[in-house]
Amino acid sequence: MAGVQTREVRKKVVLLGDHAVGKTSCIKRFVTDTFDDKYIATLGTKISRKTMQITHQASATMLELMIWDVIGQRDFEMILSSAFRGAQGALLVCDLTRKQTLESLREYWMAKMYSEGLEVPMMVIGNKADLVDKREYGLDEINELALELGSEGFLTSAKTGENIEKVFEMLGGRLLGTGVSTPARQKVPRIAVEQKLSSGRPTLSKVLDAIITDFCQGMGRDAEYAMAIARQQAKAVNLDINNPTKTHAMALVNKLMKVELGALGQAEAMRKLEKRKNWIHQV
Ligand code: G3D
Ligand code: MG
Repeated sequence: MAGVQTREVRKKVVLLGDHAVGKTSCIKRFVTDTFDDKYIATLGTKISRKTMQITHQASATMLELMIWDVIGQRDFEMILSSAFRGAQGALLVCDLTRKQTLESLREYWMAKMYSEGLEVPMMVIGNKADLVDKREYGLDEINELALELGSEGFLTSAKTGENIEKVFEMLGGRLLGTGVSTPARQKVPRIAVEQKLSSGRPTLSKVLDAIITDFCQGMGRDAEYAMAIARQQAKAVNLDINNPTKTHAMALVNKLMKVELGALGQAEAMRKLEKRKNWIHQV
């Protein structure tokens, strides 16, 4: 179209909510228009991208959403904190078949967002709308929470695709009204891993959170790259993030050490290995 100016904007969006509410499925539906009937636990964070065109009067915007899928387990606090940094929009996801997941948005995820200083446009979605017979609540309850956040609520289904595109588009539209775009690659934020770990009793999940965060920071590249390597190594040793064992954790730290040998040199890699083994022994 003659005279139409196109600008390009990139925004970071995070999906939050309890384990198994359907975060990964919603992203998959939106980005690739597919649905898998199986649960694939997300290790750490995973970034998907999708560009959409938003046209308003004489100007068109190509909006690239960088969509961060974040692990839903609360013990992984450091990974969560780093995923929140620099987010410009959020989707709070709950599962219509489990009322507890809505309560948990209010009691845990909202509080977590505010404590991380995240005050951005957001939407609340009640997912699994296709499971009509199993619903424990509906749009009214979701809107009640959405209202507290100054936002809107929707019922979605990653399975049928109901409202998925609409929700991302509406969030996208609201993001365009705010701030500047994020840089293409996000640096891994600095977190005082040891200090965090020593505050409170270490569980194996907390230790894994520390190990993965420590690894990502040490790699000194962007967050996405480091996390992808961590994910690969965890897969190679069959670590189940929902049900980790010390043996799997030990296998992971050995794998990570091998990566670090090349990246950081022998002395540093061994130092990190010993440190992480100690963390595991303390559980
Ligand atoms: P998470 O990323 O929030 O942890 P997932 O959740 O996207 O991995 O989804 C958890 C489970 O719920 C998966 O099934 C997935 O197929 C299912 N699911 C996700 N969204 C919907 C939906 O809209 N409708 C229905 N019916 N199921 C959905 P399993 O069987 O592995 O638990
Ligand atoms: Mg997931």
